[in-house]
Amino acid sequence: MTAITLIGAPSDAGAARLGAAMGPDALRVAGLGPALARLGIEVKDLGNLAGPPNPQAVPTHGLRHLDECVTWNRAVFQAVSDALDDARLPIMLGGDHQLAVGSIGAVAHHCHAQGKRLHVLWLDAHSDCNTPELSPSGNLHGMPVAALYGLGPAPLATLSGETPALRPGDICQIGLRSVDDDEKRMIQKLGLEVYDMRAIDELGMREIMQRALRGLDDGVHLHVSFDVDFLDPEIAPGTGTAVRGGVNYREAQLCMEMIADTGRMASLDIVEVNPALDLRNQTAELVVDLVQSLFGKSTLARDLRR
Ligand code: 6HN
Ligand code: MN
Ligand code: MN
Ligand code: MN
Repeated sequence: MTAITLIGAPSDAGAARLGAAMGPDALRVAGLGPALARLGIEVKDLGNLAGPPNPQAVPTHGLRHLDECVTWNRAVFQAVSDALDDARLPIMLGGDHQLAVGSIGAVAHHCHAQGKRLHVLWLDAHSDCNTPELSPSGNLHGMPVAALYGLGPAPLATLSGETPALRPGDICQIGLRSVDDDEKRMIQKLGLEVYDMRAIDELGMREIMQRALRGLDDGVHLHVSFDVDFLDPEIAPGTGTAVRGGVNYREAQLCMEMIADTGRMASLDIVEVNPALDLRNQTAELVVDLVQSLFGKSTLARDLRR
């Protein structure tokens, strides 16, 4: 049985709005650890990593808070690496999405050492592949995918020691509905596999997930990077860059269940929960519900399903 390590990374230094730093505690208040333990999983909660606050500076040279974000990502890299070295499944609780540079960097480093192939599912309204030259905001949470492909500020682009941490075909993005003009070209340049909301409308979540999950054998480490703005803001309002027209409750459940069925998920990010923008912690509670499905909770016993 899987053993899980929860790693709180209370940073909002990469975001436009304050509040995602309270995400790890909102997820704890919603009962994430006990909900996973009820599934028979051993859960260790490391508590929150320490790091610098959001200085609320204005962007210079196309970005802001680089030093703070590098410090946070180094701490996340170390904590995720330690969990993987102990053969535990790390769940990085953000915090904003720039922290995926550290978590996925650690996973890429681990896969390299273990001779595993990395496959990343990026569940998000956004593509997060801006660089400082392209970014309309200067916020680093819009840039982690580019950094993992070795683009953008060097301390982030080289953070994992594997440069680039990701190669073409390693990542599949699902749920996109807000992509900046220059980002569209970057998606093509990096050769990202993308299923936007239109694809979900036209093909249905089942077909999308079958495509996104094909070819996963036991040589693959599956990482899921779950930005909660993947979900429709009607059901998940507690996030800083909400975009209407997102994934609904049933689609999200099916997405999680189909990932669970592969049995390949070996690391997870849960990012961009912002309780300051939420109502009665419903976003964190919904995430706990979905994450139980991601770890195999199902209505019927496996042999009763058709
Ligand atoms: N996120 N594309 C916008 C930007 O500022 O670069 C939004 C990024 C949102 C990032 O939600 O993780
Ligand atoms: Mn994101
Ligand atoms: Mn997003
Ligand atoms: Mn792949």
